[in-house]
Amino acid sequence: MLATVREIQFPQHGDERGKLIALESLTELVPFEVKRVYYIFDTTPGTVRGKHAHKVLKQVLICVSGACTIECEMPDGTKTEHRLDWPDHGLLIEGLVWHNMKEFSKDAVLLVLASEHYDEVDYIRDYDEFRRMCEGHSSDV
Ligand code: T46
Repeated sequence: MLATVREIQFPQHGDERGKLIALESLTELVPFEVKRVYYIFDTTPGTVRGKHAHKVLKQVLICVSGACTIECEMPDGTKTEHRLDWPDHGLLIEGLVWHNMKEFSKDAVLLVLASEHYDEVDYIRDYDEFRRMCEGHSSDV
């Protein structure tokens, strides 16, 4: 499977009352069927979460309040950092991508749209195993 990390700018429906963003499954903005939504908030200062990759899961991450940084490592070893600090900005992660979430602001709420129900079997939590699985995979950053 191709590993992809892509920042996505969401179009805003704004008027004098404020702003609204609408996301739908199976579109350019969310290129999979959303089966699960979860969010991370009230994060302990200085904490780093994640430290894993997924075998099958596709996700779009959106910091709907505050800010946080997503650190990604692709199968070819390329590393990227993505600061999510506004609700109109998302990060698509699919395929074998080792990812960490860090530098959460106090008010950060990281919303995640996921393509599958929760399944611990889909997680690769051992970094050496991740590197072994990466052999033969390609990256698209
Ligand atoms: C990911 C990053 C971005 C559930 O019971 N259901 C769920 O849907 C999820 C996501 C988690 N959990 C339980 C499993 C653990 O006991 O919540 C606890 C914390 O999960 P975890 O340590 O995996 O959380 P993060 O922040 O390290 O990672 C999460 C997602 O798990 C992961 O898929 O890509 O956010």
